Amino acid sequence: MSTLIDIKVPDIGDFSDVPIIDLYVRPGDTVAVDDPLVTLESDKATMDVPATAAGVVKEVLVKLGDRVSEGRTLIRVATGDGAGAAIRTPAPAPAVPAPDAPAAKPVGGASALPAPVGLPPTPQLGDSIHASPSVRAYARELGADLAKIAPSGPAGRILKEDVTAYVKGVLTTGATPSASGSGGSLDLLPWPKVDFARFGPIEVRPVSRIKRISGLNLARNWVMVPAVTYHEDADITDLEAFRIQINKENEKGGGAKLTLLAFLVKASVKALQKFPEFNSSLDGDNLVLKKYFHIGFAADTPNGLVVPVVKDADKKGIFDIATETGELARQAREGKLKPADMQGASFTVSSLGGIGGTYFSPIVNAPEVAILGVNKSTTKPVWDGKTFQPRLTLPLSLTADHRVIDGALATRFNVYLAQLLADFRRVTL
Ligand code: CAO
Repeated sequence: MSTLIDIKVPDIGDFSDVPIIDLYVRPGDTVAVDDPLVTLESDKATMDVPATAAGVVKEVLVKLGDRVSEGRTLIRVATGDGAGAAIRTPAPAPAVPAPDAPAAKPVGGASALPAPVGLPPTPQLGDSIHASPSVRAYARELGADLAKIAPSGPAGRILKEDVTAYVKGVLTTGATPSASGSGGSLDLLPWPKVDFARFGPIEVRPVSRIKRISGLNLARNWVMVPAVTYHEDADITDLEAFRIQINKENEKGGGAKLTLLAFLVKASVKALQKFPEFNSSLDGDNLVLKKYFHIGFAADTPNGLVVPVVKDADKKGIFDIATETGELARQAREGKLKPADMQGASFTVSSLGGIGGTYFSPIVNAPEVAILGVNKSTTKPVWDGKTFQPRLTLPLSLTADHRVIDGALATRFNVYLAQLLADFRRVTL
């Protein structure tokens, strides 16, 4: 036969109307004596209220955020034969000062808060770390140093999940993330684990293989390359007029279509020849300058981004490059590219111009040291000294590895590239 026992807020010294900031039990849970039931947090300290009887939780009579004082019933527990019921004098677990609390000075003084009963060793009241006794016990059990764990709880409190995430992070990366950051390593926090379904309906889709592979490369490049993006506008009024005219002429003869991308590849090669550092890779203390000009171009596919490569673009005409990029882009969309089609690039062009945008910051495709991003051209008023002229303007975004390319050099490259695109005859010089 079971007996119902009410577990109440014990004598908590001078505290009253203290909010519940953590609630650890639900109806149906089995609790043992001294298991934490709730955490209370005053403006000066936090304290766990442990169970004073063992049994099965029948009712939880409070909820998160409720303000409680001594004597308020928290839960109703059914104790029974074999449940190990043991009733003792109620006592809250030790208080831990809130982060903004004056050191070692909880309201009511330490003596107002009884010593812990049956819980692991007490935290020091002067301890600036904000964690409940149960979390401290959990961390101690796992050998985790609370000082190194970044808190995610309210008012900078370390939660049990933070300890778990920290320990997992150490086990998987061997790194010891810290909130302070020693600077010696990346000191990254573990990835936040959120139960999104708590906030609304969700759908879970697997990430495509291409995205998983490119994601790993992008993440490495983002973290390891100290990259800067430089913007420039190129006047392509004449180039576009020329492209349209040639395409019209060829339409009649059924010839290949010239694309802006092909002109960009060709102009990039010319700029790389003038500024060889952009066609290089870092290898330890050496810079490997490539004498070949293999230009990768980002291609959007239903499964993610791939980068086919036009080999020896310096030796190819613009019609050939247009045909080849069109064919490679088609194969990319159909998932038919071979590994060799995507290898060996010495510089990359990423064109979003067919979609739109003004400027963006492409990520360097390491071990390359630079990438050219392009957005949609628009007609802008440009002052010619006497009047505004409508000019078709192409936004360029060049990202370069600052270990190899300084800002002055990157800007020179951009200015030169813009000159080439403004008057394509310069490419032949
Ligand atoms: N400004 C204005 N119009 C442009 C333009 C620009 N910069 N670039 C292309 N266009 C026009 C083209 O002229 C074409 O119009 P017409 O059919 O009338 O000639 C239309 O936009 C479609 O072009 P497109 O983008 O499909 O073709 P493309 O040859 O220019 O580019 C490719 C091919 C493979 C680069 C492109 O299809 C693609 O995948 N782009 C996305 C790349 C990407 O995702 N980059 C981001 C990487 S970082 O996440």
